[in-house]
Amino acid sequence: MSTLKLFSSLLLLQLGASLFLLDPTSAQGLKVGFYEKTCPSVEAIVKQTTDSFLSRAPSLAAPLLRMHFHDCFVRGCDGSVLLNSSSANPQPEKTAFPNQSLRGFQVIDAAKSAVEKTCPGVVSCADIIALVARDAVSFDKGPFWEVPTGRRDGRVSNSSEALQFLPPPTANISDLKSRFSAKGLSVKDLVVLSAGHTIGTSHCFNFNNRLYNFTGKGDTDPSLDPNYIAKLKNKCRSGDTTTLVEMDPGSFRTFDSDYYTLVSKRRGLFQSDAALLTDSETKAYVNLQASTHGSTFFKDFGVSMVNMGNIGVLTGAAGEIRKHCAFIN
Ligand code: HEM
Ligand SMILES: *[C@@H]1O[C@H](CO)[C@@H](O)[C@H](O)[C@H]1NC(C)=O
Ligand SMILES: *[C@@H]1O[C@H](CO)[C@@H](O)[C@H](O)[C@H]1NC(C)=O
Ligand SMILES: *[C@@H]1O[C@H](CO)[C@@H](O)[C@H](O)[C@H]1NC(C)=O
Ligand SMILES: *[C@@H]1O[C@H](CO)[C@@H](O)[C@H](O)[C@H]1NC(C)=O
Ligand SMILES: CC(=O)N[C@H]1CO[C@H](CO)[C@@H](O)[C@@H]1O
Repeated sequence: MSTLKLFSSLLLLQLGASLFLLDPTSAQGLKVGFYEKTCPSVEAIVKQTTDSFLSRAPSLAAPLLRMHFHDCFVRGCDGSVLLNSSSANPQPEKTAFPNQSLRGFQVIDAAKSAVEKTCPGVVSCADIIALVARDAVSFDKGPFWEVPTGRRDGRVSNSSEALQFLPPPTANISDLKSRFSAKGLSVKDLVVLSAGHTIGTSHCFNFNNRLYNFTGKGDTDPSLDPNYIAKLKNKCRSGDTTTLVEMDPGSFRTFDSDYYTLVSKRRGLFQSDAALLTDSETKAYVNLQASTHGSTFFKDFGVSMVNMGNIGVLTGAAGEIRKHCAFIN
């Protein structure tokens, strides 16, 4: 082989390897039952802890699902969302504005300490978030899916990255598609995972602009059902910063396919929900699930949650297994 040929095939090889490393969708070594030998009871312990908290405080199911999303979209699913401020790191992700309503950190901490009692130093906080999110959805009568595990915990958490990577509720469809695609997620993952909004609540300030001052002329959002605007105005005064409204009114603690019925009737709460009607692929999915009572939604949701759970994970010798989820070792 000539030197030139050798050089160019080495170059190709290297290019191939770095493309592989950059590919955010590659399985990256997670597998179902990663702790089979090292901590066989981990999933049972996590489920028992989650169930015991949720039976006393059912409203925590939704923020625990949301926590996994916020973890994965910032630096990958590495538990970085759990880190508390410290003198070395005064502004972790937790302190960023979109995180202000994340709740349920005590559930993660309790699950971690229960797991540590049985198998110390083995199970990552990043895996615990993924398992708790799955168990929270199941608790609300949603689907069950197998969670690949083997994530390790990151040592960096930065609030400005949370602001950069988490989509705002005002996002349009092209913004949403590019944010999901930057994380290796498809348009289908976007429309499937958006239905996480079938459970939980939102502060009025996330959609008040749609009710009171959409373009700065004291107007409303024309893409929102006027009858729904009237209902929402009864709950949210202009400038309201504290009131919570159910995102799927009537069944906000049941994980069902109502989200798609709402969005198809122009009753999605956020502009980002309404945006799903402005793209042919997402609109077709919304209308299909709305008209078939979510024929494939549960199965699709499990698949997309696994995809989301693969984002930028640390495996092998990368990162660490934290002793306490709120602090790096
Ligand atoms: C597609 C882009 C998304 C945007 C713009 C978005 C935005 C928001 C906003 C603004 C809230 C209200 C927070 C509050 O006021 O307390 C919220 C709540 C929520 N989000 Fe999303 N979200 C998105 C995707 C997701 C995904 C992918 C999931 C999970 C699969 C999810 C799950 C939830 C849940 C469960 C809640 C309710 C939290 C609670 O009850 O405290 N969201 N989201
Ligand atoms: C971490 O910070 C939260 C407030 O953000 C606080 O409630 C919690 O007690 C802290 N955790 C620990 C273990 O200090
Ligand atoms: C956080 O990220 C921002 C933007 O990437 C960077 O300027 C800043 O130095 C980072 N902060 C820390 C504490 O690493
Ligand atoms: C969508 O939002 C992005 C980011 O805010 C903006 O740059 C773009 O112009 C918007 N696109 C449309 C079609 O409104
Ligand atoms: C609506 O927004 C415009 C432009 O930001 C502002 O000048 C005006 O005061 C707002 N009106 C109300 C009723 O908040
Ligand atoms: C849990 C937590 O640290 N929440 C913070 C999120 O961000 C808001 C606003 O930046 C803070 O006030 C919260 O304390």
